[in-house]
Amino acid sequence: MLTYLSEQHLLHAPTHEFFRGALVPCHETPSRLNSVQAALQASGRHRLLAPELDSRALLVRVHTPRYLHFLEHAWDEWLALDPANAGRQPWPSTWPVRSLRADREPREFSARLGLFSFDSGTPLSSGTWAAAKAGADAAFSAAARLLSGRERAVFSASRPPGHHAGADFMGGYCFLNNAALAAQALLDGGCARVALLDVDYHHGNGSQSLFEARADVLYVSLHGDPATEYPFFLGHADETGVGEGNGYTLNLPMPAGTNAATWFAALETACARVLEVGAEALVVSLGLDAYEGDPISRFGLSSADFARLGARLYGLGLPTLFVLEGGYATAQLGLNALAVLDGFERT
Ligand code: SP5
Ligand code: ZN
Repeated sequence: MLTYLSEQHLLHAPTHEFFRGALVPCHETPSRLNSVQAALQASGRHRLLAPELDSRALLVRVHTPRYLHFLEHAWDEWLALDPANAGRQPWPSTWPVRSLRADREPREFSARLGLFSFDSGTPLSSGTWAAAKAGADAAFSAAARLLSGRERAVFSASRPPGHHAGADFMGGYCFLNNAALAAQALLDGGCARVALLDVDYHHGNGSQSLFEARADVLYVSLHGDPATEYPFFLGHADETGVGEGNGYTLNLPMPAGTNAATWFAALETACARVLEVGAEALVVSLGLDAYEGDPISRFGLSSADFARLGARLYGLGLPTLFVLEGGYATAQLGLNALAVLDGFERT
């Protein structure tokens, strides 16, 4: 499968995240995508290309100008506060939750970091913007290839991931919503309706928030029940869309510990809805953290199940754009991604 992958991802390499009040090594590391790159190259079955398109004009179709401006200049502002910050990670400490104002942008850097975040689990590093922008370029390039009609499927293999990022917020290791950008590019390129199927263990709250009031993108997600699983504050079954988008959000939360049989039954419900709404293209938020060996997630999919997932998605008969999201069992990540692509292409 044609795969877009930019080496620029290496520039996003924060070292620590918070866990139970302590700093622990980041789960979302450069070695994740190195694992995917190595597995695809070793297979000899997949062609890796650097992104060839600039997503700049597409970014403002999904994200707000003030958020994009903040993200692009955040590291320089952090350094301007103190040159010693080069060796430190910035963290938000104040968030404009209920009753506080999000319309006024404070001048203070950490306050703006809070304004544009929903968690303290999304560390920035010097190359975050460059890496995130390259990931958006990969998603945009993949969408253009799919629109050309010569490929049945394309893979945008990037990090940092994207599905927790909304119009004006980062969170959950995500900064720019690559899958949403791809869906928007497919619409702009002539598709009347796109389905965004999110199989990451975590609910894609950013993607849902971007599309819940629209009928041109169906958002369907299989994920850990937000009552106990991150991101906790969105992803319940009673969220079915808003206004014109009523009926175009479908959440299929499942309890931690869910096995493959139950997960694939939910996948059938998701697939039926994708066909029912007449989607002309499919974007897959391909998180691989539903894997049984994932260190921060609790579903029971095996590597063979990922091949089954790929085969099932092939059966939908739609032009398909895979976008890498989460998955933290780094040593297995490449083989699990490869299993999805090979499952798709060998059926
Ligand atoms: C894209 C994606 O999969 N984002 C997931 C973000 C999850 N953030 C919360 C992580 C909590 C990690 N708990 C640390 C366990 C340390 N042993
Ligand atoms: Zn995830």
